[in-house]
Amino acid sequence: EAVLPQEYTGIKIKVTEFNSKAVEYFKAENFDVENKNIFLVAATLRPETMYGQTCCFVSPKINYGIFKVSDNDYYVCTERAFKNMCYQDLTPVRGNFDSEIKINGELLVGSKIHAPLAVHETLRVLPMETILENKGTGVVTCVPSDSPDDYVTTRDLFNKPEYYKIEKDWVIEEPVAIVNTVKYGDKCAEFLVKDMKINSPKDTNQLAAAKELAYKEGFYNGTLIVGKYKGESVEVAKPKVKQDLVDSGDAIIYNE
Ligand code: A2H
Repeated sequence: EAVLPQEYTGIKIKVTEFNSKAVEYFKAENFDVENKNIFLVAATLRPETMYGQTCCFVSPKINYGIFKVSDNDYYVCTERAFKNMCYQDLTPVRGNFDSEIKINGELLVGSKIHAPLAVHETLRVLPMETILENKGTGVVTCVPSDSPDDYVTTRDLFNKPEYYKIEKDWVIEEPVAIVNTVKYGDKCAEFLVKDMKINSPKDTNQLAAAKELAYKEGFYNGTLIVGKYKGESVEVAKPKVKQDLVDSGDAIIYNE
């Protein structure tokens, strides 16, 4: 295992409308969400793919905190992540990681969000059971064109909405093509999942293999086909998109 820290880009995904369950919960707890900017902070290694976001995943098994970061801005993430952030000058008070309120991932599902750079204007929060509590922020933005995990999870949500207690029309089924790759075309996660006949989000070993192939091919042989850096290689465009997101206030750089 490497001892070097892992750097993530934390994408600030704004909640534009909480679902009714969350609203009731906030009311009962006297937490006023009016006039507050509340952001789900999703940890990603692929900032250049953010054009292709189709939803934001949270885990129904995780209790998240809502943490104040400035007069009007709040982050939703695991306490563990916010604790790390508070020692990286990403929060108002070093060493303070007290949340305003806790909220279970299940209560966030269905809320409407706005994700930076996303081609789709409005997305939904959806459940992902395979999110690990002890990695990143516990929030994962969904890019089904380039992430095999995201593709398989999206397909399962679309096929079994009752099982997941969601509305079918919350799911954007079709990936948005963002990166063209030489070997796997321009929706490389979809290609690999179908080619390797991966059936379930729980097919951990196969998904790990697909992830490795998609990541390598995307990084070394991928070209962006949308956005400001259209036509540039992923390797070249990735740090530029990341920096643009940080400069516009839409992302933070977070290490663990
Ligand atoms: B990546 P690593 Cl397009 N649990 O972002 C499970 N998965 C998590 C997570 C958690 N707590 N936190 C982050 N992740 C996901 C984009 C993406 C990602 C693409 C392609 C591949 C890819 C869109 N989702 O990751 O274990 C996040 O998904 C492939 C590895 O630290 C994050 O980047 O290497 C990645 O896993 C971090 O994984």
